[in-house]
Amino acid sequence: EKVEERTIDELAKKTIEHCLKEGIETVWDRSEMQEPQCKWCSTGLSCSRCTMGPCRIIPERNRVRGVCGADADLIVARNLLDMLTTGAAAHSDHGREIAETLLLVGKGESSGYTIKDTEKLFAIAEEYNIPTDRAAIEVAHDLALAFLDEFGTIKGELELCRRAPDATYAIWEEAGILPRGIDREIVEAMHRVHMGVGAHYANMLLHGLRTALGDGWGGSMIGTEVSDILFGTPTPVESMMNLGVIKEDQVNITLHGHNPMLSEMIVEAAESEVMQALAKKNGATGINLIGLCCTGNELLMRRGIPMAGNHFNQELVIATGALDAMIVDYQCIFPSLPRTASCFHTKIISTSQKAKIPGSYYVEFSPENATEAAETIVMTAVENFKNRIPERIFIPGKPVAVTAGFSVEAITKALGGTLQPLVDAIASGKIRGAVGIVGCNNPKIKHDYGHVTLAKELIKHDILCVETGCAAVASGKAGLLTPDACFLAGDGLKGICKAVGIPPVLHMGSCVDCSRILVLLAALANTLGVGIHQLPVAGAAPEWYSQKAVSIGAYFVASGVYTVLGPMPNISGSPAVIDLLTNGLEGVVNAKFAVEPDPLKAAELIITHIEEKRKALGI
Ligand code: BF8
Repeated sequence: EKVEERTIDELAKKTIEHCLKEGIETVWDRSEMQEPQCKWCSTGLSCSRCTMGPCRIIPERNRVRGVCGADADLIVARNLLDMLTTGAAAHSDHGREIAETLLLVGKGESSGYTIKDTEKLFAIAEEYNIPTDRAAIEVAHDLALAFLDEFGTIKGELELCRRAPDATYAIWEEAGILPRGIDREIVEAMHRVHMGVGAHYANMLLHGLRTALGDGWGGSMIGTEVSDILFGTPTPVESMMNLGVIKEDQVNITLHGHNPMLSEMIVEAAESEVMQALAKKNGATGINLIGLCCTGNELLMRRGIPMAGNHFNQELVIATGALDAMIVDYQCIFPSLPRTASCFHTKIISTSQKAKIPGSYYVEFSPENATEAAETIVMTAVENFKNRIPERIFIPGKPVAVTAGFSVEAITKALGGTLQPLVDAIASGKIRGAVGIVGCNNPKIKHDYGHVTLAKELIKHDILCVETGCAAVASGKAGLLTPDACFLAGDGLKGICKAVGIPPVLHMGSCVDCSRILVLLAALANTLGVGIHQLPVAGAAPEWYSQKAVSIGAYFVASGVYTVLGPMPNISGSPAVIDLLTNGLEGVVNAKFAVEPDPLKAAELIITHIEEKRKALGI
């Protein structure tokens, strides 16, 4: 029954059982070993940021202030701002690397990268008033500089925020949370958490919104846009998902992490005749590339590459015994993966100088050496095929079909060239509203249960779901990402999905692609002539764990989107902070957070909210 408590992913269940039998440790085992978790840390009431401490707030023992004098509200707010800022930095640093790659392309100095979507390049260049009556490469050069300027701008305002509807933009100006530059807000946030700087919890957290906006409308948005320019804007594509995508007779290579600049080059290398021939020479029938987590989402969206799963599938895919290499860059990669892999022949290959992992093979990857590094990596994987131990291979079943690739451009095209049909369907009530379900897996929630239960409940109530990250993968494994899943939707949504030929749950990409959701919201709001906060929409992160998810939740709310979290953030030690986030923010940005671990109850909250917004709009 341990297995039933851990996941709803049927193939994961079988593999976890296999791991338990074989003594292969997984995230669930480690989570159990951590019980009971520290109650001060989980309420946000411990602080170890300076050496006068560490301190804990224990009111019943009259410890109401840290050594520096910070009270519970400040300690909780400081911890939360730190967490949010880490997440914003992670997304934005990824965005910067992609923008730097675009600059190298513009200078003609990159290794193997080209511009795949010239139309998008030119369209965005025009937003920045960059002349487009010249060669794409020159435009790319100037656009890359304009993007990089968004990180450390001295202009005093993030240009991409102009994409927001006027009413939303005005709210940010009024609240003083319009980001000035991506890095600037991150640095200022870290300044504010230093002892003796930020002293007012609300003042700290408002800066958190500003920092998060710099991520959503800045760093992440740049990550998405430049990836589209370099690798193509996604269009609907069919593929397969779950641990069953592993193929016994092929070299299996998993691409795990986040930045497509690595994985795209691996795909190029693996598809080459030389590597295919090498695979055959080594006894395999071919090379099977498999995605995991957000790198997997990027590859699925653009190339239809199958996915082994989401965050909590990362150890299980190794446990199949048929994985020849797992290639990682950064973020959401368990540092213990080489330990897991040491039970098998699998090689973990790390590639980023920001994320070296003890016990992994390291092949440094950069835009300047991309082609060569990708070839070395694929070759290492291919040559490892012969080291498999056939009797240890455990492939738990067959994969399920998915349709992905729903960029805003693809959605607009599917609707006949404008978003008007979607707006009309919402106005007529056939579709009641839309919800962005995003985020991770967390052992505090049964794996995939939060995502899948919430999505099913919402589509049943004629609410369209748009998803990214590990939420989208959960839906994929559960069969919700195909047009056939329409039968689970209410009559109104079912009718629209059937007419357009789309699934009721749309896969919009990786976590940085939550920026696509912002662009979609802005377009919907502009079509209706309202602010984002007036739309019948909501956000949800039913199984979130990461700092990045805190930043996403914060920029959703700051953009006017009511957002329901599954796991409780570590803030319960401060009723004032809870009240600000779940109530007070409404008066600042016209949106707020809610926390509800039960996805059915979360659906109720969301449905009520959507109906209220409809009423206010008079639809
Ligand atoms: O950026 S959803 S577990 S993989 S943090 Fe990580 Fe969470 Fe997955 Fe992608 Ni996002």
